[in-house]
Amino acid sequence: MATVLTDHRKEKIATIEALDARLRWLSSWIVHNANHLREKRDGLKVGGHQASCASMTAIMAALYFHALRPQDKVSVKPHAGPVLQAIHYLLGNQSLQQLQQFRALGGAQSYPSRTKDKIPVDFSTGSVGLGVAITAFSSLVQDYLVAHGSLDEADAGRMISLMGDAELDEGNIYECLIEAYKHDIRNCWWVVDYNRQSLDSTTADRMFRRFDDIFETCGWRVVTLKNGKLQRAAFSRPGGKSLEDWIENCPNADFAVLTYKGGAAWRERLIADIGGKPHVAKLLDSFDDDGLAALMTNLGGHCIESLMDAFDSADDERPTLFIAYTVKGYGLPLAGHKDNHSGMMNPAQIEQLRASMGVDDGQEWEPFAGLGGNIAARLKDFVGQSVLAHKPQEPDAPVIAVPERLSVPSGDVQSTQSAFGNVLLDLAKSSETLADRIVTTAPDVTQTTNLGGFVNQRGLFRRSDVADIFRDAKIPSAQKWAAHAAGQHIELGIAENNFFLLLTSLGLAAPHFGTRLIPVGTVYDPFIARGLDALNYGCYSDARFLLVGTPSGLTLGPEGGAHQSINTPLIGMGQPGLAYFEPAYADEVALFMRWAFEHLQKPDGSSVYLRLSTRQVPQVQRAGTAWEADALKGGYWLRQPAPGAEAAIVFTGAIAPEVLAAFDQLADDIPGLGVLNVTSPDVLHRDWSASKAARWTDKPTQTCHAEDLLSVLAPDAGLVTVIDGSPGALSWLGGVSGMRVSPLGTDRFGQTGDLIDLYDTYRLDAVAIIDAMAELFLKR
Ligand SMILES: Cc1ncc(C[n+]2csc(CCOP(=O)(O)OP(=O)(O)O)c2C)c(N)n1
Ligand SMILES: [Mg+2]
Repeated sequence: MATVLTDHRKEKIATIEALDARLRWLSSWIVHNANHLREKRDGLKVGGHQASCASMTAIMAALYFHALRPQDKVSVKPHAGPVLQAIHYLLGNQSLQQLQQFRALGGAQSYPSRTKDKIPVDFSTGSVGLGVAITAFSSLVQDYLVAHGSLDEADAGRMISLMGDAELDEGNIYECLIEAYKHDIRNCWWVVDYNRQSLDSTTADRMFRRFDDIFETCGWRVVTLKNGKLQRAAFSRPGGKSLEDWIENCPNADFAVLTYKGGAAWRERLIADIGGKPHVAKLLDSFDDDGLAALMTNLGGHCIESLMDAFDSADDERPTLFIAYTVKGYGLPLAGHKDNHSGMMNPAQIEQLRASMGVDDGQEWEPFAGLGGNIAARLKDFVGQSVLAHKPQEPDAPVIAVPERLSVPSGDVQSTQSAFGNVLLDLAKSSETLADRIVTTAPDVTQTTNLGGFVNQRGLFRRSDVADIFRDAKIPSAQKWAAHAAGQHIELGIAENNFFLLLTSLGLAAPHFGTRLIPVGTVYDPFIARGLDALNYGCYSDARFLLVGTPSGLTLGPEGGAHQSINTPLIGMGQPGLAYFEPAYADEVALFMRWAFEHLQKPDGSSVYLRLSTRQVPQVQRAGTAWEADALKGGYWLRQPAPGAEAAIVFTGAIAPEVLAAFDQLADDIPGLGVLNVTSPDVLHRDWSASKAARWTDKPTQTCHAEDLLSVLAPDAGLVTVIDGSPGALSWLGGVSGMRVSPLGTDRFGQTGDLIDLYDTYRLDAVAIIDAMAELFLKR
């Protein structure tokens, strides 16, 4: 549907075309400078993607300078990062120095980063596919906030992804499409830079029309921008239909080869294929070689007018996929070459491009170079009036008050998982603001991870009411599954990628929408690995959420090896932006949850991961609350060792009863034996390495908590460490003060069995702890 071209629109098109050219030049030059001009000290290739940028400059120019509304948020495909940098440079939001430091320490980042870049970045990108799907989940979060009265419907924006076509190969895209359909998402645009090239090669022709089908099936409108206005004009001339059919049927690889070879090659091939058809020869003759090359590559994704029309045509809230046909490396000598993904123009080629774009020597960084004074001034003025130029900074969402203490679930014998559910249930029944801001979610494991109590109280979230049919039919069930706009649990299908992306979107509600949410997500601990990249993505984006991995470890018993998580403690320790705790007792659960609710709201905080268990464990009697401060620092003495004690048992989590049983048996033989409960191998280890590093920085030096704890023991004491997970999570403690360690834990796959058999087989029982202790003493 073409809009009637008023003079004003024509002028706008011409202006945005000029901006497209500026972006193509600047993004090329940013990469060129980093690779060919900046001093190199390490012999490493700096890299950057000139062809991927050129493929998308028109799409980005039309979006940012025409279609974007102030409330919209955009996720930019990773390798078009320099185009986004260039846009902000034109706006005056980005410094020359930052561009010159592209991919250098502290400079503009290789791929858009919310936390590292100096320009505003709505969504980080890098791992392809995730930066696309996140926009669908953010539109769901936006709907949640509208439904809960935290955001005006009128302020709802579009969540837009500018994506590469190879991203369509990522499975997480389709997982997301299904979930998005279930939740009836809206206000979401995905614009595919459909250059039919990935990193390695051109993409399969067989996919033609398949994406339309898939997306339409999932309720999306699909707008295809195949041809630009030059092509459409040519198609309407005599012989044009034959040309159109030829382009329509041209295999991707052939199109890319001819694009790379240029006008003469196009002519030769077209004459060979369709030259005999009526009027075609004359049509082709009316273009010189350059003109013919320009015509053949005048695809929809490079035609500002077509892009503006397409964006204007989708002016409702229906999710929309734009398939914008493009040429990778458009307008560059790299265009169409199959190796152009990481390919780079050499100095001679960039020199040629500079000259052809009218940029004077020495004027390469000039934002509006090569345009002549009047046009440059007009362009600058136009850019200054654009939506992006006036976009407010991300809001500072007020902090949600957290109660002084969360009450500890009662019961002499409890599991950490049930304690977690009960703490949440208590909150759900309370009138705390915190409770109103909690949003829970789980990938089809709501009931089995003890979220059910909270959900029964607070309801499932749906934009429109969904009745609880089982309840209406009076079939008894512990779960109340009615859904409504005020519900606070977002039920997800089983795909863990979606789970982590939703947590990420919920965890960005504060900076994105100005309302802080407290996302709490539960997942079976071993299946964290299924969504690990999305978890990493969320942490990299500095999204804030509470992740609960439960149940965990061999302690699952009869569920067997496929469900018994082993290496998640190491994930918890190794993942930046995620503080990992593994409580043993219910009061620890309440303590860490309270801490988490505060920590994930702090500017220098992070997300939090609790590794929990379904094992019912006898609770301990506490003499006061003195243990809490140490527990929050990563560990406390559950049995205080005598000064100068020769040994200690160090443990984490659900094997506490075995540890205490071993303690009882050893205490007589080892005077002053201690039991150290490491509540967070992660926090303890970070603190240790930070304290070592602090000595060499300007940070204040202090001893670390692990050192403080162990200092009470004899310098040559022995430690038996034990965790239901990778033993490496605790064995490092020997290095803190040079103590000998005998590490227990699991480093093989588990299997079915009861706990007695499993703990015996995998050496996690009291006997194994005693043997390990003996081994330490025998060694001396
Ligand atoms: C998950 C993941 N796998 C691999 C890569 C490496 N990689 C970066 S870009 C790319 C191909 C991108 O092709 P496409 O999305 O079509 O982008 P364009 O053609 O526009 O460059 C690959 C494989 C990555 N960034 N993320
Ligand atoms: Mg591509």
